[in-house]
Amino acid sequence: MALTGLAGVTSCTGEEQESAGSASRTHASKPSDSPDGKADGKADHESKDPAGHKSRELPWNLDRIDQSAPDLDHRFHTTATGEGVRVYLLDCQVDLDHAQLGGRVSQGADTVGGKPGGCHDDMGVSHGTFVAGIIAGKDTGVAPKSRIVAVRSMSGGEGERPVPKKTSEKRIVRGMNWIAEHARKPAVANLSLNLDRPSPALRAAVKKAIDKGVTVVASAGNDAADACAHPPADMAEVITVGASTRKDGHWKDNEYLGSNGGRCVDLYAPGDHISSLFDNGTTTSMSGATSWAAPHVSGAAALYLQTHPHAEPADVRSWLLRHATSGAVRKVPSNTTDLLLNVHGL
Ligand SMILES: [Ca+2]
Repeated sequence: MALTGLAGVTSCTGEEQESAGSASRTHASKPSDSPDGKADGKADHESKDPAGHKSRELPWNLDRIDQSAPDLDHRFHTTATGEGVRVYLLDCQVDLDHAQLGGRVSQGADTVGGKPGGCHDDMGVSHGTFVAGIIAGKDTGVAPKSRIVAVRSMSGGEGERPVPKKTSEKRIVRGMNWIAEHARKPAVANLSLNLDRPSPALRAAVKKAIDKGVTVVASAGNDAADACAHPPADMAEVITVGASTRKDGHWKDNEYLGSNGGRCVDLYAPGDHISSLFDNGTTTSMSGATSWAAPHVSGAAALYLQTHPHAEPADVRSWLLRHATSGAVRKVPSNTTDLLLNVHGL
């Protein structure tokens, strides 16, 4: 088992407040790229453009996915926000109290048990919280009003004992089965994880969730190899996501570390130098990972499902692939798509 960024997840359903209607939003940023995110010395990173919209430093990874042109326009415009849509994270522990998640995250199943925590890398980035932020963070998320249901099915990471592969697989399968049985639609499941061998049990659990109407998105894997060898990326019904770079290249660090490719990859999304949630603030992960790419697509699926709440997983998949930007990703491996995620006015 490999976490396709760092490590693992959790979830349950709490009380919810859902307001009717949706507001158009445009995140805009100044063209500056100050490393600390400050503009003009202001600590709040915000100003107003002539139209009165709030402006803030915008992560490149959001800026890129609302446009087909490669030159960033310092805007991330969507009308939908993901409100009313639940995204189930089969992952590590998620910070349920993070201010950027604004009480929109709840704990579902925990198939790991024991002490809380786990899945931090050597920089202290928590895999589950970082993935959650890409989907639903107020300033960092594709769908900032979606709800996260954390299904904790992985642990491990820096300084922790490795979990035996069979144990890891069992925990993930139990988590996926919980999602299949408990998901409230409209729903997306994000799996920023990959196994290194076939798993009939995981395949059956994922199939069950999709048959019940849950859109399932998975990372392609970080082996610089064939995604088809790393379930659940191999499943035709799953939306499998490769990682692209800031320059629209296929992310690859070396011979052994890079986005998986091949015919099982459905589309790319940003996966390198990604900004998301860290402890009580935000940070930029310097590490490339398909774990960071998949949640961009899960967020986009949440935007679509807000406005098409009865859409089936095949409809969501079809829309995303039809509206992705073709020819966008360079230097892809042989037999691999060059499609890049585009929310295309959702
Ligand atoms: Ca843009």
